[in-house]
Amino acid sequence: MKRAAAQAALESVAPGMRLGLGTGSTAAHFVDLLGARVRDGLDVVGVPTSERTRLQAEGLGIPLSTLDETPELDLTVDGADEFDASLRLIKGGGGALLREKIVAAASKRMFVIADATKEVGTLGAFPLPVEVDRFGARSTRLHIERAARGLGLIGAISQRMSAPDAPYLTDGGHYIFDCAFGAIDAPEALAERLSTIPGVVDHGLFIGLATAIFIAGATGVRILGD
Ligand code: ABF
Repeated sequence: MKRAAAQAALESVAPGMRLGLGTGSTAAHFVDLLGARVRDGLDVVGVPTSERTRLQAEGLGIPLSTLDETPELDLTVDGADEFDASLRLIKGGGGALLREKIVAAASKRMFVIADATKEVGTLGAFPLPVEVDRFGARSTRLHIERAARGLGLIGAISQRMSAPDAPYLTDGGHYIFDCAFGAIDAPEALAERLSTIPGVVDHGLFIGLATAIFIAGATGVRILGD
């Protein structure tokens, strides 16, 4: 199903496009399929959202660039952990949310590719990842807790770990707190509050960024938006 969603999104890719390349197992299908088209002569350039995706794309011979060289992109294709009917997303389960958001924001359009299990009525069943600077992370965590409580959201906040005694570090060298708040009835309000906390580098709420969602289910691919 993930591959079917990736295939459907690939149909919108045209020669000369500057593409943001997402992270995660669904996005990896897109990169893989794109690699095959590049081998057949399609001329595009990609900006990867993670070191993982950069390595994959490099291995497939996809020409790569950076946002410093190519600051404006035509289309980003990426996965998500959750999405709702208003094209609001939770991302960051794969740990690449900051670069994913910067790349998506640099793109005219953002296509999300996902299987139908990621669709929810209300965001929040998937714990919200929040990327924080290492400096003062415990204080930042208290601020996150207070900001959420102000919106009636109470839930466990846990630091993502790579091993029992090794905190997970993002490509940018930051920590991630996974915030199990449960149903987030006002994602815009939470996004705004989290963004004002010093020490929060970014959060996994992607609002107003996705322009279409390709949802693969048992009966085919449905497109939300665009
Ligand atoms: C990235 O990978 C994310 O932002 C999300 O966290 C994750 C989804 O992974 P998968 O496609 O493997 O479910 O797109």
